[in-house]
Amino acid sequence: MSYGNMEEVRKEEVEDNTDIIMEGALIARDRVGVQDFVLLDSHTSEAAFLNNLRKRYQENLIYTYIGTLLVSVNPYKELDIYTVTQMQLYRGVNFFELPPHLYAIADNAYRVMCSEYNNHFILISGESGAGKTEASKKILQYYAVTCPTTEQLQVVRDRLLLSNPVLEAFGNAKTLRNDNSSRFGKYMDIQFDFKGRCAKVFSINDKNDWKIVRKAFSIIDFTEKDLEHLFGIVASVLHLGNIQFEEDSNGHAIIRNGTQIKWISKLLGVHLSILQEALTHRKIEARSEEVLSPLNVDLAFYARDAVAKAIYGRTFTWLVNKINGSLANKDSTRKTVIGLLDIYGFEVLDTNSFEQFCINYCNEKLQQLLIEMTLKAEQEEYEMEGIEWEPIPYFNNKIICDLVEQKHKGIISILDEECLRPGEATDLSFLEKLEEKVGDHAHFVTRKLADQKTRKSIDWVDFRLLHYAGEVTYCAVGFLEKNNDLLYRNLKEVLCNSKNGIVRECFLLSELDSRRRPETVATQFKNSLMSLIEILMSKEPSYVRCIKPNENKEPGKFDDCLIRHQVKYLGLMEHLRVRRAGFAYRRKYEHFLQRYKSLCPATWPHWHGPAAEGVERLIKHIGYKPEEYKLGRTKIFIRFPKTLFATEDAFEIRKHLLVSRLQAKYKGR
Ligand code: AD9
Ligand code: MG
Repeated sequence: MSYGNMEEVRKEEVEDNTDIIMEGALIARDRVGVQDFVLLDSHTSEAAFLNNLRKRYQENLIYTYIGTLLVSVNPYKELDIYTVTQMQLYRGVNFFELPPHLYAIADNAYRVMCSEYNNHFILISGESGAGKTEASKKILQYYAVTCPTTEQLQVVRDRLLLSNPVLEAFGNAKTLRNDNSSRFGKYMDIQFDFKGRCAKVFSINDKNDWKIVRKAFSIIDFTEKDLEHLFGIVASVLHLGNIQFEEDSNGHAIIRNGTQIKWISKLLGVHLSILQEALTHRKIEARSEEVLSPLNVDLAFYARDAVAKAIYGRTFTWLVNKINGSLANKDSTRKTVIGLLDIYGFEVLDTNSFEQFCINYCNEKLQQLLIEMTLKAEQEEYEMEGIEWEPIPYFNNKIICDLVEQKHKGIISILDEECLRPGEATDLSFLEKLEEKVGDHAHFVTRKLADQKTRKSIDWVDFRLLHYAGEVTYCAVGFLEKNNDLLYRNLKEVLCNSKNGIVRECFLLSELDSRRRPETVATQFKNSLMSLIEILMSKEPSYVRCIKPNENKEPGKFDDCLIRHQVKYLGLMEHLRVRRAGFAYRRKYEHFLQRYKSLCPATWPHWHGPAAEGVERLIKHIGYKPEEYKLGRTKIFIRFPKTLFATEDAFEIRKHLLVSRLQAKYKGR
């Protein structure tokens, strides 16, 4: 593009340092690789991709773009790039003018939302320990510091930031792969309004210690009573873990030491003898009669663990709901939101169980979403818009999602079916069913491990899935129990009558009446994933892909093999191919014209003809070259980001000019 008209405006009216920034960027590129993979010469080679990533990582440049997708490599050390000065630098600046940064992604999402009234979401993915949670916190901090805010919004954001330590204290755990691993998916909507007052600087203490959690609770609308009940629950769960059983002369379980159980009954506000009975007996309905049947020691331990898990799990849900309630922007008139999704990463441990199965299924779904929303949508859109397109082949992981979630045929359905046969079904029979029903599926492998030396080991059974990210072997032991996680009815009864307000809210009496079987854990998980995906489908996506550089949490160490694997399963090469083939930017004619009409006398202040014609007049006037754009049926497609940036710059300059002329006019009066 000739930039002719834009340059004129710039020289005449405004002092601007964009050129200096651009020049600086060029010099830097030679030394530290390209900041956008789209600009690589041998763009489709994996080796070139890794080279560029390594070069930058060694210069502490942890962020690189693929178009508008941000690739981030965990530095495992504090970098000086998250200061308030840095935040201010990225505010309102065009995407490619500064080094790649999370702040640019955050700022872009905010500006797209403001100028086009679209909802937006930022999806942060990557394997465990890759830096997803850190990234989402940094984005929140950016909004807290830079966005214009009203007092009420400030409160909401304040709470959002404070909810982090609270949720982390309850939802995170130390795992082999990450000291502070997210055991829950966190999806937050940040609501904005546009009245725009100036931003208040905000300091965030990131330490995840108890004092902060305590303080945070008090700010997120928690009463002293809530806290007392909440801590009572935590303490009772810890005490439950210490309860031991022994056999009486009839082989029935009895509680070994009376102290723990007394504490629990006090903390949960339930009757001691009823609790004791509930932990060692099971109520069975026999011909409209209820009979108490004593448990053996194994079953008593099972009941103990089930009740501890149920109390903790439901309390966590309660906590999330409570926080969501306190975050809801009650009188928001504008509905535009930016959603921020940080979700557990793809996980492959030495032994993978039900939890890993759920986590990896979730990642499989999110990959599917990315494929649906970018690759496929991209191709379909070009076709729909009548724009020439060379189809590129890509692997669609829908086939794996189906293997897991299909009704009647999928792994979750098979698992649920087995859970319906208590007493008969075992993890082994589940595995046999799997083999029978999905054994010949292209992404399923089964393997039995029978150690001949010990009789016990016949139970050790594995099955293997070929995920989009690679092979994962799951140990089927415990699948049935974890999926069922059923609480004996009399334990539920005890909790429904608890004097602890939170426990009572979590265990409603109505549950006891219901004749329906409660949903299994896997089905609940599947359903909540489905509704999450539905929410995300209605918004415009931005993506952050996090990479873990080595297994030892070591700064500066770039493990080629590990990173190559992640580049593959994050689908980065595929994404790059699509980006190179395609157009960096596209907008509906109406939106494009609405934004830039002031740049052309024919379209300013009003254009009365069809929007497409207006856009044609406009881009002719500002000098777009034919290779820089294509006109589709309803949208304009711009190939290079720089074309758009020049247009944006000109627009900003024109806006200032118009405003200052207007001001001068009024002053003169
Ligand atoms: V998991 O799926 O929840 O197990 P995450 O969320 O991907 O995982 P997390 O954000 O918790 O990983 O990052 C792991 C650790 O890497 C952090 O505790 C930090 O010590 C370190 N980290 C991550 N990102 C950064 C960063 N931008 N700067 C400095 C970082 N350190
Ligand atoms: Mg995390």
